[in-house]
Amino acid sequence: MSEPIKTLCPYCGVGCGLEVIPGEPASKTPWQVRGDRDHPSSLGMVCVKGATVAESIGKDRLLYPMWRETLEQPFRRISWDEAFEKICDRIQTVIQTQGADAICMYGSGQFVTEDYYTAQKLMKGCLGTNNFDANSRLCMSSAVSGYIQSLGADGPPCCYDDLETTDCAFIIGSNTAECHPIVFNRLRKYHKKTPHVRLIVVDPRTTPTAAAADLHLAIRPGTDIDLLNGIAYLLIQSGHDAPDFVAQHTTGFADFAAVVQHYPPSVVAERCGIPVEALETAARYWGESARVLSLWSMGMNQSSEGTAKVRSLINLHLLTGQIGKAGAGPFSLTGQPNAMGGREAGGLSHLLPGYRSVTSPQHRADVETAWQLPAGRIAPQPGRSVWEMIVGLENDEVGLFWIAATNPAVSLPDLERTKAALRRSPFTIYQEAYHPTETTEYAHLLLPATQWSEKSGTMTNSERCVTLASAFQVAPGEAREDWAIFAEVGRRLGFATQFPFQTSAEIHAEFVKLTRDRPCDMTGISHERLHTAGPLQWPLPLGETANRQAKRLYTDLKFHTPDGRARFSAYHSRGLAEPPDQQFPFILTTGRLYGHWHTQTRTGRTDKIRQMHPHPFIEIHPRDAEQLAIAEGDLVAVQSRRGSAQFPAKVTRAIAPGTVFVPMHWGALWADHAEANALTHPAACPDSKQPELKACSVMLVPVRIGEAIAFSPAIRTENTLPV
Ligand SMILES: Nc1nc2c(c(=O)[nH]1)N[C@H]1C(S)=C(S)[C@@H](COP(=O)(O)OP(=O)(O)OC[C@H]3O[C@@H](n4cnc5c(=O)[nH]c(N)nc54)[C@H](O)[C@@H]3O)O[C@H]1N2
Ligand SMILES: Nc1nc2c(c(=O)[nH]1)N[C@H]1C(S)=C(S)[C@@H](COP(=O)(O)OP(=O)(O)OC[C@H]3O[C@@H](n4cnc5c(=O)[nH]c(N)nc54)[C@H](O)[C@@H]3O)O[C@H]1N2
Ligand code: SF4
Ligand SMILES: [Mo]
Repeated sequence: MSEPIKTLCPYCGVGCGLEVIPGEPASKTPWQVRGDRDHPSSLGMVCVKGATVAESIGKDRLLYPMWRETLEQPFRRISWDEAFEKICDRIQTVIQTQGADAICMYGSGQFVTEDYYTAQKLMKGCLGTNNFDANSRLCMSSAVSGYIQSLGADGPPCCYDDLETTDCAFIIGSNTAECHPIVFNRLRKYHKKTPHVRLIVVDPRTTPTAAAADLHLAIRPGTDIDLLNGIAYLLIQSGHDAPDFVAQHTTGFADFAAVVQHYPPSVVAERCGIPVEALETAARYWGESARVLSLWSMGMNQSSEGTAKVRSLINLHLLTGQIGKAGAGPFSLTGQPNAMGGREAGGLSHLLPGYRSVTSPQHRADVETAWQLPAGRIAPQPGRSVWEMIVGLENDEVGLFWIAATNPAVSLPDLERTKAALRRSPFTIYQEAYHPTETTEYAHLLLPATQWSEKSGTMTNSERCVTLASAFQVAPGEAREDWAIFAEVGRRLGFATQFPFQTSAEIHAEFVKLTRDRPCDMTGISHERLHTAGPLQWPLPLGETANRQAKRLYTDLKFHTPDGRARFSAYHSRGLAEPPDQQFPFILTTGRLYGHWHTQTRTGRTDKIRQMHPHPFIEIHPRDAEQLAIAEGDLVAVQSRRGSAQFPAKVTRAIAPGTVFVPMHWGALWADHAEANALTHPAACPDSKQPELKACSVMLVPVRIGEAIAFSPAIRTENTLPV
């Protein structure tokens, strides 16, 4: 390796550029990474996850296809040929006996766009079922539905330069400092050196993000809509609204204004559990700032009213004309590295490639023509969301469940129910990079996948910037690219015309054609061009010169609705799906830590990160801890209506009284009985179908020594594969 290879960090949606360099002779890894100074999104910065990524990539890999008839049997190694035969036989049997809608695939925002696209073509096109969903359902789907309903199309309108041009950053339901660290670094540096810039953080916890704020609104979980409507009330009252913008570029203001009337400061402050003065200050900061940028993630999206929360936030931007200009706009921070690419390629059960919808006859026809499939092949109704797949398994309506690049035996809500459903599955394919994960236990067929560094493909970050991540290592064992696996299944089922691809560049070239004249037009982007020009932001139509100037959407104030106007919405809060009560008096909220990534398949195998976060814990306010006679470090049993778990107590004022927090990172392989999702419920937003992973009600019981189930911070990651 002479010249450093430019690539992209495979962790979060910030999408930092990395350079791969040969490792020090004495180091544990054959290669190392550093930040790419030329990358327009990250300007050379990386956080601990990106910096340590080399350490985990080669450990405990799934190397060969493995098969077992029943979940009780051990796996045995089989050839790829046998694996493909089993898959194709099963698909044909299920189609004949139960119909194509009994086939379900559950994918991931950690796919490259080319994986996503090939999976859509196989499932929605060739097989004729829309049952493709992704873990983005747990993550970004409320942002997608909120943007579509309010602005006419998905796609965050802002860019990272806005972090350094805004006068007021309004961060709501996002622990940006830990979860999007380089976005936060850019904002924080600018905030520090620019005295007039205001930083408001709305989060029930005093996170490191909140600790850096000028104003922290520690609202009760689930009261975001009350707060946002309360801010709107004050903006209108103080004349900080923008009537000309509202009149010329929006619809639905009257209904919104009628709802907002019911949110005077005293009512809102009481519901949210914050002082009236704090609410007034927030409205004043927003109203007095020339440019307001809001940033949000899971505290908004993971809610039974997620779409309504997102739309209520967008209302504030419409009310004040804070959109379509530098330093302003509603900016959803995407979680996974390629959740954005997934949306572009149609990677949820109601979407088709190019920001299209399965319910639109025109969109289906566009895609059927492009795919050379008969008219009417694509089903007109949305497929199952992932939770509907789980319910389908419970009702024996699913004959084949294909999971790829996600670990549902940790990350889905109501884990006991999820695991019982997975156990019922007659045929589960699990396509993974590592072995074992918690989901391995529920699989019949294991397919080894290449991962980042061994596969080439594109990913789009939160600011619509597309980066090519090229392979620079050989695949371990017999691992194959996800797209290559989907394409081979397609060919073997008789769709040779649809799957001629030999490289991911060919897939990309076909995919971008389907974005022509769509909001996410990227016909001007190709692997070739990314390779020579570096990362490119969409929209970038064919023929347009790529400049490195960041772009914003809606600068002409023409929205993607039929009348070109953005739409106000009018929502009252319905509150939490499961409010606390006498029996379960605490609200449990769940989330992330700086070092760990989700279910730890990589970060659990990284020494530095394991030392940083050695074991799970539960955050409890000192007042609650005292009442329950819980001291720092005591084991606490936590029970919800669905299950239980136990964690050592971390007594801290960072959490509000009545609320407790546990990280989501510890599945069954990494600790005993410390699964956040043993406690959560699947109640979801009716529009986005995104579950309320941020709140359920629980009770706490201190565990007396002797009764404790041994708490084991030790990890069990030996590779148990017979090779
Ligand atoms: N270190 C790290 N970074 C990551 C990830 C990771 O696993 N580890 N994962 C990536 C992914 S996929 C995602 S989706 C993002 C998630 O990024 P974030 O959304 O920032 O992370 P979370 O910790 O899930 O939740 C954010 C905050 O929501 C708050 N919250 C809970 N309930 C409410 C509420 O009702 N209202 C409001 N306003 N706030 C509430 C929580 O207290 C929490 O601090 O992070 C990405 N980046
Ligand atoms: N309680 C609670 N639960 C949550 C959340 C929460 O905040 N609270 N957040 C939710 C959110 S936002 C998310 S995004 C999910 C994340 O949940 P998961 O998707 O289950 O988490 P990961 O650990 O990222 O799983 C990704 C898997 O893909 C594998 N992998 C990586 N690269 C590749 C590849 O190229 N190909 C293949 N085939 N496999 C690959 C990894 O080894 C890993 O096992 O969790 C959700 N669940
Ligand atoms: S901020 Fe996100 S993309 Fe950047 S280095 Fe950290 S994990 Fe990777
Ligand atoms: Mo996510």
